[in-house]
Amino acid sequence: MSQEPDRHAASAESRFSAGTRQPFELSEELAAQVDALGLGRYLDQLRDEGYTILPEVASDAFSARLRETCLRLAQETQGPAKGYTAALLLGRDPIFEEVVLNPKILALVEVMCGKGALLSQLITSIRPKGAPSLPLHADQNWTPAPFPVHNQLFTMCWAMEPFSEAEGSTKVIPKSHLHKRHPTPDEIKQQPGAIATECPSSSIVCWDGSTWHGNYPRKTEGERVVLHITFSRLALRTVENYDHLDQAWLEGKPEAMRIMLGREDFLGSTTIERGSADYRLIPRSFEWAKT
Ligand SMILES: O=C(O)CCC(=O)C(=O)O
Ligand SMILES: [Fe+2]
Repeated sequence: MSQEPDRHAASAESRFSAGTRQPFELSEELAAQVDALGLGRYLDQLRDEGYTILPEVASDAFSARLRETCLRLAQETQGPAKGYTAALLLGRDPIFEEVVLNPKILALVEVMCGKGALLSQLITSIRPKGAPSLPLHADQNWTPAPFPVHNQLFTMCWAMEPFSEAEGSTKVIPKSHLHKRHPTPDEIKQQPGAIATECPSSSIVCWDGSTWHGNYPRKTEGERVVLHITFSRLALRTVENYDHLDQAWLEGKPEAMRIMLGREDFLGSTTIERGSADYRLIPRSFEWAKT
C-alpha cells in the first residue's frame, strides 16, 4: 500500500468534529451560488411553505426535447405501465445528464439534502385525460415520524406543459412540512388547505420531503408529462455493499438474510421493464420503516 498521504483524508480529530450546518444555513460558497442563480426567494418559500415553483429552469426547446425523450422511453416500458412511465432514466439518453447537472437543480439539492446527496429516483409519468388523483403523502415515506429537523428527501417535478388544477397539476398543502409527520387517514381524505400548483412549462415544482402533496385528476385533453427528480441525503446508505452476493448465494438461506441485504424492500427494485419500483413491496417497506 502506498505511504502517500491520502489528499482526501482528514486529520483524526477533524474527521469527527466538523459542526453540523442547520437547515438553510448555507456555506459562503453555496450562498454565493444561490445568489448568482437568483434562487433566494424560492428557498425562502421552501423553508416557510414547504414547496416552491422555480420558473424557466431551461429553455422551452429543451423541455420539448425532454418531453419527446420521456414519451419515447415510456414506450420501452413493458406491461401495464407501458406508455405511462419510464424509469431508471439516467444513462438512457444524454439529456438526463443535462437535467441532473443543471446548476439550479444542483444548488437546490445541496441546500435541501446537503453535499454528497444521492440521485434516488429519475422517473417520468405521463397522465392522459381521466388520470385519477394521487393521494396525499409525504415523500419521506420510509422515514418514521417525527421527521428529523434536517430534510431527508427532495423531489422536483419538471413540468413539460403548463400546470393547473384542471390539467392535473401537483397538489400541495403549504406549511404541512411543519407538522414533521405523515398525514393521517383523515387528513388524506379531507386534504385541509390543499392548493393546486400553477406554472408554465419548463418550471420545476418542488417540495420538502415532509410536505404533504399529491396531484389532481387530469380533466383536459392531451397528456401531462412530468419528470420526477428525487435526491436523498447520503446518510443511510450502507457502509458495505453486498450487491455481489447473488441469487445463487442466497439460495436456501433464511428470509432474514434477504431482508438485511435489502432484497425484500422496494428500494432498488426499479427496473426499466416495469417502469417503476416493485409496487408489491411498497406497503410492507413503508410499514417496516415506521416501526
Ligand atoms: O405527480 C405529481 O404531481 C406528484 C407526484 C409525487 O408525489 C412525487 O413525485 O413525489
Ligand atoms: Fe410524492
